[in-house]
Amino acid sequence: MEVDLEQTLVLIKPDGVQRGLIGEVIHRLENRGLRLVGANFQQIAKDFAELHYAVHKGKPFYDGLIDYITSGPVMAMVWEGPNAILAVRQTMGATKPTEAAPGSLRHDFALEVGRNLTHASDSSETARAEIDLWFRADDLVKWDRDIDHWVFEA
Ligand code: DAT
Ligand code: MG
Repeated sequence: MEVDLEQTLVLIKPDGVQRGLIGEVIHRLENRGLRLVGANFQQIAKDFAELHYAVHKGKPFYDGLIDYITSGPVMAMVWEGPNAILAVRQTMGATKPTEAAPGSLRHDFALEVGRNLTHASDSSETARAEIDLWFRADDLVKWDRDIDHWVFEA
């Protein structure tokens, strides 16, 4: 099947893990029609967190952000589908939960920007770089789902 599929990195941050929301996040991404191609449950070290959030270095919230993302295990995943980058960010909702659309995860499960449950890549460039940072190429699974042609048009 030839479809222009995007891949995007999704993290369920330590608050999502601690609150037992791994299943909820995965459920919503599966319901959306996206296809899981990689997953790794891990606790990251500070130097790795600094690589992931390098773009935010120097911002007032940076130190708190590094403390937050390293405060417990995270569920790192790669999801795939047409327009996956945009679709996943829409499912997550705006960065500030009080600005997130009703029905989005951050609206439905969060209140504070510093406890906003998930990370999702924001462009094709950052998606590629983040997937390469978090996953080895051969840990991503190429597979065809039986329902793909009912979800992906092409
Ligand atoms: P997103 O996670 O929606 O891509 P971002 O890349 O702008 O948002 O910021 C990364 C994370 O940093 C975000 O999930 C939470 C934190 N953050 C962003 N802006 C913040 C702010 N103004 N105050 C506190 N934390 C903030
Ligand atoms: Mg971001």
